[in-house]
Amino acid sequence: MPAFRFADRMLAQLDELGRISESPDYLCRTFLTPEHRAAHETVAQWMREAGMEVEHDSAGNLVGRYAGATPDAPVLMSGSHLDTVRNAGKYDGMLGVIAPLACVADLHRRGVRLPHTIEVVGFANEEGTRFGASMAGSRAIAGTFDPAMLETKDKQGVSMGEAYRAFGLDPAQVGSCARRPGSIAAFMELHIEQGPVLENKGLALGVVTAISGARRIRVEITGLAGHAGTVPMGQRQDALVAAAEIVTYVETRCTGTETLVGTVGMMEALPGAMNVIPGKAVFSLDIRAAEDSVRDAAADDVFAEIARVCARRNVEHKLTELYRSTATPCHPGLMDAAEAAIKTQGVPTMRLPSGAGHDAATLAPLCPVAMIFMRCTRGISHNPLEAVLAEDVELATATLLHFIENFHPVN
Ligand code: HGY
Ligand code: MN
Ligand code: MN
Repeated sequence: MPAFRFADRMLAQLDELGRISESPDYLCRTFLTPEHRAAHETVAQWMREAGMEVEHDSAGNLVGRYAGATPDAPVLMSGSHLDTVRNAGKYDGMLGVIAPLACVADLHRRGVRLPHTIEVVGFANEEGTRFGASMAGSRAIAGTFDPAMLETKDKQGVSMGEAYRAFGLDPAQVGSCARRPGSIAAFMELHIEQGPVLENKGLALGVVTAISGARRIRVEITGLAGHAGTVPMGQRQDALVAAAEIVTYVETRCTGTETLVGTVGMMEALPGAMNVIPGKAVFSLDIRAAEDSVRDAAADDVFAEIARVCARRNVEHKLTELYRSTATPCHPGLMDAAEAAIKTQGVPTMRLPSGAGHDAATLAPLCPVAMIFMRCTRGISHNPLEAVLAEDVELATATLLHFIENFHPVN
């Protein structure tokens, strides 16, 4: 006899998805790869078993549809992403697809049709791991897909457009899955918090108030490669040392201001030989805040510092903005409904902002959005140590089912 109504099967499904990876050593499932297809096919089968019609859309998203009681029923969409970062945990994104799927399976088992249609979406490329540019799938559904993204390239020099073609999709048609404004009544995303707040407060679930806006920039510093043994220290144009000065400035500038954070997650020194002074350094900048003005002021200061360091070190720099999202408030009416759903489970809750970006923010131009956060162990995420409690998964799914069954469109 399973211990839980939902969590046993959900955790087994999450384990199964966690094994679909580009590497046998860690979880990494990126956009438009065989693993993307395998994961979507696996979830598509679970959707069919739950009585859903399944579609793989023009952008590479997976869409499951559980029709409402009437043909003109409004659509409540729920979901999250099925792609991962490199060396990922197995709950970031996936939980937000498996949970609404479990809710629909329960409705299907009981033969229940609601006054609204439910769509469960497994979004593609929320993380942007392969091409740097992220949110391609949810942008396409929201009608904000930027074809310039098709020019971004992966480490092998393959463009997103070429990857779409190799995947069997027409890059010129990516945006054709855009939904008409008004066609989706609301979007609800369940997601692990990916931070320590809920756990520190002893809470299993929280209601998200707003989702931080992020800017992602690729920085290229070009100096002069040289012999490590012969070029005197005062005559070098060392691209990596310039980059190192900038990295520590990012930390200094982004420390001490409430929700402002700055991260350099990727760094490459070229040509990458022990006895060669790096002629080139390429690194990523990720700057976020709950207010766009705070984020943009920090970004401007970092760009100014990059120019100063490069001038002093006689090296060149090139900045390429890969992604920008705006800080997104969640819908007050949906927040209240989410809070009411949590309280029906007899547990306390709180409201909190999201420092992480989510598909929900991308969908905000299309429809009212809301998120429920679920506690994760020590707040760890983007790390194989990501972990959840089965009791919390059960509670979160029962809450989501209550939200879904009692959903009313909001203005
Ligand atoms: O980067 C983020 O905030 C999210 O994990 N894509
Ligand atoms: Mn993530
Ligand atoms: Mn995520």
